[in-house]
Amino acid sequence: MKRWLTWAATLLTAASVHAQAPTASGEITKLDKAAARVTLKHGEIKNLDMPPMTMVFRVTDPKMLDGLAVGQRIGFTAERINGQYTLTSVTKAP
Ligand SMILES: [Cu+2]
Repeated sequence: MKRWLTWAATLLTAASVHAQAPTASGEITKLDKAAARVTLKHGEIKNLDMPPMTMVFRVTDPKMLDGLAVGQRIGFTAERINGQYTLTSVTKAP
C-alpha cells in the first residue's frame, strides 16, 4: 500500500512536468504497427520512476513507427496517458 502511494505520487509529479519528459533510451524487440504498439527493452525512465525492463508501449501516432525495425536502438520520451504507457516521441539512436 505504501509503495502504491509512492508510485501514485510519482505519477502526479510526472503529470505536472508533462511538457518536459526527459529522453530515455531503449531497443525495439517487437513492433506492431497495426495496433500502434511497440515492445522496448528500455533503460531507466526517470519521469515514470521506472527501472530498466522490457515492456509494451503504445504510440501516439503509428507513423512514429515508420522506418523502425526490431533491433533498432532509439531515444524516446514516454508518459502515462489514460492509464497506458505511451511513447510521445521517438528518435533513432546510432
Ligand atoms: Cu518499463
